Amino acid sequence: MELEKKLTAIFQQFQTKHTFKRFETFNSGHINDTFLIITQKGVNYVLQRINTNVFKKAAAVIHNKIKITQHLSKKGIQTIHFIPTKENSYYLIDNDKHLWNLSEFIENSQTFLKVNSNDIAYQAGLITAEFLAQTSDFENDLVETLPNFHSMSFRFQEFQEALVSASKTRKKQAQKWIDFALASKKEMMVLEHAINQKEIPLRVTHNDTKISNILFDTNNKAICMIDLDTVMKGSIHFDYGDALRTICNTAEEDEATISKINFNIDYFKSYTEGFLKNLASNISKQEVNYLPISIQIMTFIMGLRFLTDYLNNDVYYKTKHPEHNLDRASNQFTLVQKIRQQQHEINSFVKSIYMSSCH
Ligand code: GN1
Ligand code: MG
Repeated sequence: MELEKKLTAIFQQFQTKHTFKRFETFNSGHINDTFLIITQKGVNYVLQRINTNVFKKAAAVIHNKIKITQHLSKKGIQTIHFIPTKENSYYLIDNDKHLWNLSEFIENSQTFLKVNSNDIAYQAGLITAEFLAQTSDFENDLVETLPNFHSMSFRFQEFQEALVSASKTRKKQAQKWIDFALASKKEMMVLEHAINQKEIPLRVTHNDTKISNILFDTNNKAICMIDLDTVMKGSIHFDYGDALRTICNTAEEDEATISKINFNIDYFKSYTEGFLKNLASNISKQEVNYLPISIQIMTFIMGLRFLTDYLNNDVYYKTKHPEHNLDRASNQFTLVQKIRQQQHEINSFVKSIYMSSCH
């Protein structure tokens, strides 16, 4: 009841003509809190509380989202529509210093936690590539809201610090994956090296392209990317690899039964076809060369971040039980191992699709 009162009060401060009826909670986010606001007349909204412990520059997060969605809207591309407050700001600050923003709920839409058909994977490929293609002409003045977000060296540095301060018990529990992470470092650095060497460019990227951040209509056609909190500059590999990390995992991200985790190569193929269909004319050969390895790298970086948070006693991600972050880390690292087993097939498929899309 307390929460309902709070949400009603916050909702009323935004510019809508509608009256709060009830709310539902979206549970898939690991950081922010997101609610569906159902109004009396059946027009619904998405109310989101940005966690300012993670997003220290929360106002800039919202400004980034407004700029990108306005850019897309101007071009006639479907995207999220944010609603200003009665004081004409796109966010509201509550007593706990958290920021709230409101957007229209896109009716007749759905999200998936897991992919169950090639077609959905293909649609996901089309829409992530469309986002990259349609923002490639955006004059990039986005604020770096989470500096070094997908920087492997930064994530290794955080990991090394966590190793120093971690409890003996947690270190022992995680030893197998600590060793795995350390042994993988060299190979996992190649994308960052290529970026530093300017072999591949930085552009506007979404940076959190997991499947649950893609909105589909009721015919399973992708509508648009949602959760634009991490829109910043990055390389296309962040978005390509991160999407496949969730699309091809035969289990959910926190599945603890290792035998359930496999890499679905068919979904990889469908996704890649969609992705290159919408982006092939917009990327360089060098960028294409790094697509295959980025699937491992983005899966690995998530494993490393979950492992680091486990060693830090769960200060970053929401957890449901004490081993939750370790389960997530072992899940992601297991998936890296599965991807490695199929790396050759991945490499040749990307190459062949790129070649055929150039003709
Ligand atoms: C976090 O909060 P959410 O679920 O949108 C994280 C992403 C990870 C994801 C793993 C700001 O996203 O980087 O990929 O969890 N976001 C942040 O599911 O750290
Ligand atoms: Mg997110």
